[in-house]
Amino acid sequence: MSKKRTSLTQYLVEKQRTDKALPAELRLLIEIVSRACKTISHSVSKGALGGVLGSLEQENVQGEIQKKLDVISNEVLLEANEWGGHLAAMASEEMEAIHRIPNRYPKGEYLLMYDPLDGSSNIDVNVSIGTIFSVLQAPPSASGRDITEEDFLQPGHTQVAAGYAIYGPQTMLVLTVGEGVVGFTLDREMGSWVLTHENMQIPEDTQEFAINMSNVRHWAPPMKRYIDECLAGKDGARGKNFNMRWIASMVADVHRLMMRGGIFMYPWDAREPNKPGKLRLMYEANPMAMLVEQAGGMATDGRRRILDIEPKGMHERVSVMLGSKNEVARVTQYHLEAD
Ligand code: AHM
Ligand code: MG
Repeated sequence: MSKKRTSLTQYLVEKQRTDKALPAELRLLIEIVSRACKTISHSVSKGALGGVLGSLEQENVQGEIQKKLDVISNEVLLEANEWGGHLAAMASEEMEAIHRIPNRYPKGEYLLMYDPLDGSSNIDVNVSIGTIFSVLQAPPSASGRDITEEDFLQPGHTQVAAGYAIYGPQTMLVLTVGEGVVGFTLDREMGSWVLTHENMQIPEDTQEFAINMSNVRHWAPPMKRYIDECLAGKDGARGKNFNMRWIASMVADVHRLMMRGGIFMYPWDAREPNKPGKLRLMYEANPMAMLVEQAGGMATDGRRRILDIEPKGMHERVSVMLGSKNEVARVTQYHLEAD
């Protein structure tokens, strides 16, 4: 007897019928983003055979050399979402300015932000990468006029949906619409997203941390203190051994902790003292923080809840500590004590 399978469409339609009634436009938006992720997954999996590997001769707004797949993925998401009628504007890691929906298409009330292909350094070496996205509502004051960058600058707790697609041994879509976190696996033969992970939960405790240890000499004292204690193992202050993992794709490192717990950190470091961190608030930290909180975890910048940060710019950077609640609370406490 075959087991009943729930598709992404079914899951979303059922959410439309609940008390909180997921709006139809938001459902459409999520379906279009997830369809674009299927296209990106297809390009990623072709690798050298598709002629998509390697770099371009250009930099993005962050001064990073763009990979061919960064640009392809950005265009796939732009084109897929322009015509649907559910969006007012989009913004991306790969575009300096926001992208308003052109006048030839109907416009909707949502704002979409994304990192089209996160983990760029892993593209050419066949290691997991992903797409991260965040959805906001345009403020009521924007009705009847052109959307501006300021309309996007809302704290993360106003997100109405967030998710990521991971292009790994399996392609998965991990999603929240504000009522827990669910995971879908791409059935490549059928071309459909199948619900495989209901109600994803991050354990409160963990013995696994993820951080780029090569930067240890540049960290602030509270960060060093936390990691030194982890490294001291069961004979040290923590009384237990810790394992370390670092893939250098935020999507893959966060996915691991969504599956089995852990703490992920990309802290401030002294090489660029004026930058709060490396990762971007609007399309990396905020969506991941929403997913982590919805799965029972915690997400801070070392001091504040990430979702409460009032953004000042689309490409603003932030220090990030997220995952299993008790570890994130501890490293946050160390920062607050040092202030
Ligand atoms: P990207 O968006 O340009 O790919 O950069 C973000 C990535 C994250 O996915 C990852 O956590 C981090 O950069 C890795 O940085 P590092 O190479 O310093 O370890
Ligand atoms: Mg990124």
